[in-house]
Amino acid sequence: MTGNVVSLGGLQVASRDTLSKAMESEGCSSSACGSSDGPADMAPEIWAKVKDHPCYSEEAHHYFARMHVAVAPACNIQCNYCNRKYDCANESRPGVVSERLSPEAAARKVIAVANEVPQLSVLGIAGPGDSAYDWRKTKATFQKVVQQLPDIKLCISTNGLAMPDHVDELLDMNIDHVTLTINMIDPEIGTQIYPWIFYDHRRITGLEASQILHERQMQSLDMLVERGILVKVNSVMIPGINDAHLLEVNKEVKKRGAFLHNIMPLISAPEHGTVFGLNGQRGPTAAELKTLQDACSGGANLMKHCRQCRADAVGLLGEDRGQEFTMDQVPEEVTYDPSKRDAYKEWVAGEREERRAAAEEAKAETVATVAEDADALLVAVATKGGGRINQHFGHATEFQIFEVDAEGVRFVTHRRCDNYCVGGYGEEDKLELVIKTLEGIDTILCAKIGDCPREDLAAAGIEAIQDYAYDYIETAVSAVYRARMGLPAASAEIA
Ligand code: CLF
Ligand code: SF4
Repeated sequence: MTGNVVSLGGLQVASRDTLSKAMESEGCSSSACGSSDGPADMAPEIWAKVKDHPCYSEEAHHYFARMHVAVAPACNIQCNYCNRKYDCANESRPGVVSERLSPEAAARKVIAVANEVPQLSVLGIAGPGDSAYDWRKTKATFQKVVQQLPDIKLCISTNGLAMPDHVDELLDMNIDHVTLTINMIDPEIGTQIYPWIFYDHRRITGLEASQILHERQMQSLDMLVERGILVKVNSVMIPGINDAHLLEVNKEVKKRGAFLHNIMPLISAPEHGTVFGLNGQRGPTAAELKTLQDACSGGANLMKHCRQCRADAVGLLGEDRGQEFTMDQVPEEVTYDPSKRDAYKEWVAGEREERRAAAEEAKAETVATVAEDADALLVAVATKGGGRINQHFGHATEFQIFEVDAEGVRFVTHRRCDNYCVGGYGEEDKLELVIKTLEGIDTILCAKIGDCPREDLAAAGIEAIQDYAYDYIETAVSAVYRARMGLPAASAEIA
């Protein structure tokens, strides 16, 4: 890298003046992943809603953080993949919620996080129960937070059963992002997922329960869309139960106006104590998930960067800083100081423009020089955020995976792993697991890597490159691709 490196919001980034002033663009182009769309792909009022939301915009997830507060423990349905002792499986990986919070405590925590995490842009309520059923606490929390933090986006996740009762309140409260978990549109299939619901003051089981849940979910979706609230539909992919059916779900939610569809793999293990965990129901493999996502192309736009986060997650997607903000570390009195978030937002506004421009330039060069039928490559990137290659190989607990071909670079997914380097030393057994995680990957781009892991990776057919440290991801991936194709990697000079 040729430019200076500065630290902003905890990120090591290149100073913007290292980039060519000549690069100007109207925005990034559309791609197969709907959440990858940019300002050129949607109406300005929609872009204004999603541009800083890390779940609704793949680009935003490089820059902005969400936090969840676990204020809503009650739920009105039972999903066979959920055990209430654990986070809501709609929106989280299994793991106990560290603390359930009162609305007052949650509001204090949000302010404390906002003072320390400049990337924070969204407050979500996503369990451990249902935010719309436990509505009194959800509403009280949001009301307390916006008194001090009026610019934070409010976001909820719900199973939809109670949602129709509160849709108009959402508008009054400026909540313009709702996630509905919809696992079926055929109630017969629902009977294998939901043993009961609690509705209209009674517990209902069997087909009747699924029928009511389905109707209320569709009603929720229609009411939210009618009011201009952006709806993301989450679906849990359960092999043998709803996997093939999710294609129909995808078409239906697109028809009804959902903004995004997020198909998540079932996470199921006996120790979670769920029905599926105990009866041996497996989750899908990564290949099965990708096959389904590919089959959905042309339907509702897909989100592919979900991290199935905890109901008390804090930070950029892919990192969890929750343990830094447990209530024993939050002061009794806390006053919001906007200075860090304001400075960060200003920096991001310029940075993302320049990254888009650099990515467009790299893409144009690739399109102009690489043969149309050239093979695609998968490239893994170690990043701490900011859209840059800025993490050491040994520190990465996940790799972002990009596909590159003659049409350009696309984010496809992330792959998790344990970090190879602990306390300054690499662990061989962990490296083996990392290599397994990276099956099918051609190249790893990271900020730094030692000789030993580099050699082991090479033996497994994966080239590790640190020459693009702190560069933009897209320009570096493009440069690597052109080099693979025997072409000069000109844009490697950009950043
Ligand atoms: Fe939270 Fe969900 Fe809002 Fe995001 S998460 S309530 S929309 S702020 Fe995001 Fe986490 Fe995936 Fe959810 S990565 S689990 S999609
Ligand atoms: Fe669990 Fe969420 Fe399903 Fe309720 S909606 S049972 S909290 S996964």
